[in-house]
Amino acid sequence: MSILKSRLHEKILEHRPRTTRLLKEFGEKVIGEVTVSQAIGGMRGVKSLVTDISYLDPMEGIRYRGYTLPEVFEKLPKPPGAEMPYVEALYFMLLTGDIPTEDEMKEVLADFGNRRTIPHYVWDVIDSFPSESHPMAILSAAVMALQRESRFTVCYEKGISKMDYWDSTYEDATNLMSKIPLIGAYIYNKLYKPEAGHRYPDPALDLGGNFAYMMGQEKPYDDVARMYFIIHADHESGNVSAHTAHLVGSALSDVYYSTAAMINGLAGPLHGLANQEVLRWLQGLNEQMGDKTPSTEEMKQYVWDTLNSGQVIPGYGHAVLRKTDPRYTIQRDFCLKNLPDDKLFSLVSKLYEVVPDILREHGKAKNPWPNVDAQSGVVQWFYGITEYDFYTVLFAIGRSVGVLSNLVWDRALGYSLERPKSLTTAMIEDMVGANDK
Ligand code: HAX
Repeated sequence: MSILKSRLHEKILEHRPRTTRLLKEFGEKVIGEVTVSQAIGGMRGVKSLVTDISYLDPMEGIRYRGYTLPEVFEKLPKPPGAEMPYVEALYFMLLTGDIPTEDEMKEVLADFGNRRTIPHYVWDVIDSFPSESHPMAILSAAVMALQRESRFTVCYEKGISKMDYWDSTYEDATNLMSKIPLIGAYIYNKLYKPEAGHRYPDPALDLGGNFAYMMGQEKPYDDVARMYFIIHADHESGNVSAHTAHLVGSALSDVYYSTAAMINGLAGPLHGLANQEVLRWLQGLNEQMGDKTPSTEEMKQYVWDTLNSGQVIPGYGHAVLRKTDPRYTIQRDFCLKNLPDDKLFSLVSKLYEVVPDILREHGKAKNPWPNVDAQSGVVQWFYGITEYDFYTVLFAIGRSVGVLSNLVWDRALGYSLERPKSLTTAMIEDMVGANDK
């Protein structure tokens, strides 16, 4: 058994009694309540999911296994000469809560490298899509095609103990995590760089380095990829993509079914697609201005025009966060260091100065501050990935790190089939006395 897998197994054995005790001794204790607004309004804030992999504080932002993002970037090991950590190190940390040592890292990297082979039928599925298809639809289908490789499904059919579900789920998760960046790069080349053809993975490179290589990108895009995948990895369990994966997995659908579901949820404009929408919206502003840089007044007008036409400002607002997203700040700091004079970055920085006040004046959004999506496209654009339809695929590769870690733990702790209760409108009216007046 690999170091990562045996460490994970130790952690699972340590953790299981805590879950069992909570259920047995404290199962009837109340930890929250549900209001009518929450039932109708997308279950905001209902405390009904459990994960130890990340926690989102509305003011502070995300912590992975207790570490803030700046701490994650500081503590995780990095490839020689790189500024950003190994994505594989994050996978190790999300699964075990431990920072991998150098020796552990070597083994994890070799293990990931050995799992990169992709069956030919997956390329055939991708190739059969028309070039106008959205890359997220292609990614979802490619992951679904890979389902045939599921070890969990084979083990389940043979009949295994619930206690062992985590093992084959871990194998599936690590296989998919190793393969999904290759699938993403293949989709990119097929749609936007057909003349370049398919690049085979370089076994000497880590996940981020190999992704950059397969995308045909020079340094420092390897670090850009590592940063991007790490900041997008997890945002606790209730967001659409993480929750969808967990929900589908709760039926014991394997990680391929669950991850494809995650991808489908992420593809919505209120969620992951917002990073594509930010770029589309910024291009709209540029087109309106011609070559001219918009003044602050012109920018304010563009924001108001968007709001007055009943649309949202993409990249702003959040269901949980109530301050600037630290994932925005990390990318902003990266831009200040690496592309301070970039035109698009200046535009995004100026928007940061005007949008929060406008959203406050508009009076609807509970959080007027930018989220991760307001900055991520700018970085990609600067390094030559200007096909913004593709940005959510990058998000999905990053989100897989968190979603797959969670799926392994879901099976390790035997989390139940999800089945919340629904009520009719009439029942709620009765319960709250709406018919009494
Ligand atoms: N622009 C304009 N109006 C906004 C807004 C924005 N950026 N953010 C919220 N609002 C509006 C909502 O549409 C809602 O209006 P109605 O009452 O008319 O329905 C009102 O303010 C209250 O919404 P909220 O409680 O503040 O926010 P929600 O929890 O309902 O929604 C969203 C959170 C992220 C969906 C929302 O802020 C939004 O649509 N933002 C723009 C899209 C975006 O950036 N999405 C990415 C979010 C981060 C993420 O998941 N990334 O993947």
